[in-house]
Amino acid sequence: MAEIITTPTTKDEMKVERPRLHKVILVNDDYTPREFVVIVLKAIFRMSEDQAMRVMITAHRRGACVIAVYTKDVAEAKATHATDAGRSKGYPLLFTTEPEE
Ligand code: TYC
Repeated sequence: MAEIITTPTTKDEMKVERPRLHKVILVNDDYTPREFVVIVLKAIFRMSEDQAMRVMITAHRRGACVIAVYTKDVAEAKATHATDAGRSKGYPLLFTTEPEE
C-alpha cells in the first residue's frame, strides 16, 4: 500500500495556540480561621506551610491574592473544590477564577 506523506501547512501551524491560563484568586473574609485557609491551600494547591502562610496573610491584608494559574478546567475545578471545603465547615471562604490577560 502506498504510504501517505503529510506535511503540515502554514495554515495548520498558525492554528496551534497556547491555551489561555486562568488565575485562581483567594478572597479574604472575616470569619474563616487563618489555620483553615492554610490547610486548604496546602491540600488543594500543593503549597508548603510557608507558601500557604504567606498567601493567606497577603489575602488577609490586601483583600485578595492571586495564588496560582492553570488551564481553565483545572483552575475552575480547584477553586470549586477549595470553596466547597470551606462551605462544608460553614465558612464563607471563597476562591474565584479569571482569565489571564
Ligand atoms: N481574615 C481571616 C481571619 O482573620 C483569615 C482569612 C485570610 C480568611 C485569608 C480568608 O482568604 C482569606 N480569620
